[in-house]
Amino acid sequence: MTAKTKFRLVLATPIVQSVPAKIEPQVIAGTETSHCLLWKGLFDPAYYDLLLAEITDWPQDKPVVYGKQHIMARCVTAQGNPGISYRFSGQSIGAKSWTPTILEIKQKVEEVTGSKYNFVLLNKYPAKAYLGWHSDSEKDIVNGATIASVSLGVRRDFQVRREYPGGKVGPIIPIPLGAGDLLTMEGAFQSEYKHCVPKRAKVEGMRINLTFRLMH
Ligand SMILES: O=C(O)CCC(=O)C(=O)O
Repeated sequence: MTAKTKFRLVLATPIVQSVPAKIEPQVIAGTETSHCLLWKGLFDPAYYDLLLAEITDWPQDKPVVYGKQHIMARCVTAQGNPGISYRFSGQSIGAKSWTPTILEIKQKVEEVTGSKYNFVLLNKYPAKAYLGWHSDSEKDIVNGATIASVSLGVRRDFQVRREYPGGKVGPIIPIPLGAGDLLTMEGAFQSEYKHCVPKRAKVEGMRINLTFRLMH
């Protein structure tokens, strides 16, 4: 091997580490028919910079709430198989083509969760952005399919709470999500629980969240 070839090989070394062979998840919440599982630090935090370099167009979310358009600071884009779009909060977002880093993350998520996904919603949260209580139960999502959420960038609180028929709610379960964590919501979770990313006064920096879904 010449010195020149050796130099090329060094440059080709991947920046991100591959997923460890087996990490057991923590069970965060659930019932007989649903689960919320957490894999801490599954992905290399360096994916954050790779994604910011790869994805440059992040339109601001403009949900319609009680008939009025609210401009929140969350920025949202989507990737997926051709022709898929996602209607939520009075708007529709079409899937752009998969990019290489997202495909790499998707493959690992599918390996670890044992489920397939054809769409990912990408959320970018500047420090002041937040997301209110909701469930991902829109008609475009296959009912009961696993939703897998990867967090990168700064740690943000994530919360889930049980929703009972008649409006009664259970205690809030706080789940701080840090760079590289993978969280899944499985089975009947979207009809039994709600989740949110609460407003926080002291957040230092940006968070990216990738929410992999199976859509019709
Ligand atoms: O940012 C998160 O962790 C959750 C995102 C979410 O709930 C959504 O996009 O519906």
